[in-house]
Amino acid sequence: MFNKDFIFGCATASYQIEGSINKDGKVENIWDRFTKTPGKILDNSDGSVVCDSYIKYKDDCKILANLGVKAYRFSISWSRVIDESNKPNQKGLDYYINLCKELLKYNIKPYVTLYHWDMPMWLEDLGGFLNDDISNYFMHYTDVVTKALDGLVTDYITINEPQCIMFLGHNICNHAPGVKYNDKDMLHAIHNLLLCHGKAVKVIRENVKNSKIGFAPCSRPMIPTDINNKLLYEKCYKEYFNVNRDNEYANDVSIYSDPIFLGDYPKEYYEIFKDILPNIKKEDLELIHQPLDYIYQNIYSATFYSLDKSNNLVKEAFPFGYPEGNIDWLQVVPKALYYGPKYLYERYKLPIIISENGFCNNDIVSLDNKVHDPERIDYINRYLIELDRVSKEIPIKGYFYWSLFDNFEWSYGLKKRFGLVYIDYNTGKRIEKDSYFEYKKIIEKGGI
Ligand code: GBH
Repeated sequence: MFNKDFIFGCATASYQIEGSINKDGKVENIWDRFTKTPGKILDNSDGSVVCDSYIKYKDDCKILANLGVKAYRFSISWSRVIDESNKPNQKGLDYYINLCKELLKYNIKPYVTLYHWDMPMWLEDLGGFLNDDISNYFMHYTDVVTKALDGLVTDYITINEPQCIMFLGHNICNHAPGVKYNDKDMLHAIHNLLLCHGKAVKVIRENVKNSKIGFAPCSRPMIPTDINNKLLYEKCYKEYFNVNRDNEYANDVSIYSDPIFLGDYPKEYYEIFKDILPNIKKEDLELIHQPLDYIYQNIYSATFYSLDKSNNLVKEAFPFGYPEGNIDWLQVVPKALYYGPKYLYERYKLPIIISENGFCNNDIVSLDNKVHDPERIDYINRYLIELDRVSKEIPIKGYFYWSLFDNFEWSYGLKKRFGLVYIDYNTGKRIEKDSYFEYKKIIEKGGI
């Protein structure tokens, strides 16, 4: 059982649910463009309708209210609220103002993500994260949003999963904008992204009374197979925060979280990238290192490790018969919500909120017109048991299930369903799945 003030919520993101991609002055963003590129989206779908939340936000709020969540995490579409001459678009802002007012009617607290991957196309054309002015554009956007939502929102998340922005969007390029960076540009872009975060935090602190701020990276914790082996634990911890000059460093944890929480890149970073370091000024590091309120983290899956005869870390297979989500990277490893928070707290020492965690299934509507998803129910229960366990050792403030709705799952399109609520993409009908009612029960009880 969690504390009485534990925050149960669920999460979504603008491009994945809103639809109405050309309405009320919204300009093109990188996902509008990317989804038009042949071969990029598995089922050739796009974000033009999805859950139609731009139109149906009042229904969304009712569904959230019935679920009993205290918090709803959604993101703002930059390209809806700022036009191509970098001026505010009031109609776009009104949508988010109305959404927040509607949520507050039901006593649901808005948790606003400023950047969940949908960069305005005109800014991408100016160089995106390689443009040294991008953090000033982001600061301006943050200023506009926080002023528009004044008195409605206190909780902000600057950036969602910088790892995916950089690694998926600029290395393997299965995400927008799909522009491949060489290593030097990658480090430069990462630095600019961190500056976006830092400058945004400053603006939020200035504009918003009692603000609570964080950013939401993702990670895949290393799980020790032997819980009593101290050396194994230490090596897993070290590996979790390690930076290597391999193909995947843009996916690492400490390259983003160390500058943000500790004020500098990890030592290894300066060593392994010494030939291609960006220009890192002392003032930059200070700007990036703004005090934050929480460690947010998106955690879905994990990998098991043991030690070999010479005490080197080795990857272990998933135990036989282990359940798997209907998406290649999602193995069910509930202990991810025990070890992930533990490692993060040990290093950064702030209260933790799980900003995303969820299960992907090929859900169907049965003959009884219901959606039965026992696997998702099992997933939520097992993961919350582990989160509850770790909450006895370190401060855990909340949990956001990903996602409220089935939605546009980026390069996978519409066939990968994470929702508590099923979306019939032919009719727009929304059907609460069994897991919705299970989560409702858990929230009522205050835990498992
Ligand atoms: C989140 O990203 C997103 O924030 C959200 O928009 C999305 O819909 C949701 O999760 C479900 O996918 O290192 O093996 O895990 C997804 C998390 C993290 C999944 C990086 C893919 C790379 C492979 N992603 N991960 S692995």
